[in-house]
Amino acid sequence: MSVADTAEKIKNMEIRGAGKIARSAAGALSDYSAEIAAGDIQLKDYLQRMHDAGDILKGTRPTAVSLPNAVNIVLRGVDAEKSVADADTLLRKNASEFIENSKLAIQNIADIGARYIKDGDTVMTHCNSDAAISCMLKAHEQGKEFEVFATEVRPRNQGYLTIKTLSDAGIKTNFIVDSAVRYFMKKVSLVITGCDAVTVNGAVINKIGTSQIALCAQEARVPFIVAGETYKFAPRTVMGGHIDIEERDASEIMPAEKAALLKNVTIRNPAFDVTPAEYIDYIITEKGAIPPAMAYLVIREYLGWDIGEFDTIRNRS
Ligand code: RUB
Repeated sequence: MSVADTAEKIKNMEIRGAGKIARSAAGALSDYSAEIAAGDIQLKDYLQRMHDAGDILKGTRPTAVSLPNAVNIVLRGVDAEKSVADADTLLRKNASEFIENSKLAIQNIADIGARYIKDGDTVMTHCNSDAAISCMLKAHEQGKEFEVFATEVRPRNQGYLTIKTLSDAGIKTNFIVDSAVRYFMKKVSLVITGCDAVTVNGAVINKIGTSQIALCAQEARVPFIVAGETYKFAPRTVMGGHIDIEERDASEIMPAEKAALLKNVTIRNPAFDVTPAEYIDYIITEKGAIPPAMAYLVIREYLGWDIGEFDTIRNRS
């Protein structure tokens, strides 16, 4: 798919979820590289166009760190190549490895996460996370008997995608409105969500409402675990950088004509929120389950300092 089409689909959420966003950006960069490298282009122009394409993709949605991490991983080392052909080969290798590894990561997370689900459990989840759902699907495949409470996820109703997947797999699922979380928490034995970003202090950024669920889980002494690939950890937060919380259009909450009748009302639509580390028992990564306090080590060991999030100044004279 072209970079422009991919960027548009990420923006309008036809492509959504931190993992899918990252894989589609990697795929779009790979296709674009193949296309422009096949033409008559100088290395300097090739690099400029690839970095510009990366910037377009990074600018589509601000919160999921998987997106800049994926773009930076795909572009890693490309500036040092001496010809367009070599740069294109490296870029496409980076992209296919990233896509392959990110799929393998979900399988590993599923294997580890499934161990937290026992016969007789009631698992609550929020939004629609491939990583979180993979843990439930794996536990079900292993023959464990449990049921799920899944939230609706206003305003974009990602919960429907979750209940469809779980129900198709044969998992008994309860569908609840977001505001019913505390009411049902006493029946829940485990909460599993995905994540869009993990900061160096172990805070997790995920779909709006996640932090309320974590608070309810803590009040009810219910373990709260997060499933997230290591490429969702945010190196920039080591250097004092922040994760921007995306605020989407008010029309997702109320049609513009109806909102126009309300003279003194501002409709706010943040898409994500921050759950502090103290509400999180474990983050399940493909490398193992870690306490959130270990986020720094994940950033250092698995993303490396060369990922490019530290230094956005590009030196391509
Ligand atoms: C999706 C969301 C998901 C994470 C993780 O938000 O919050 O929980 O992205 O998903 P949106 P995954 O629908 O606004 O993109 O585990 O699939 O990467």
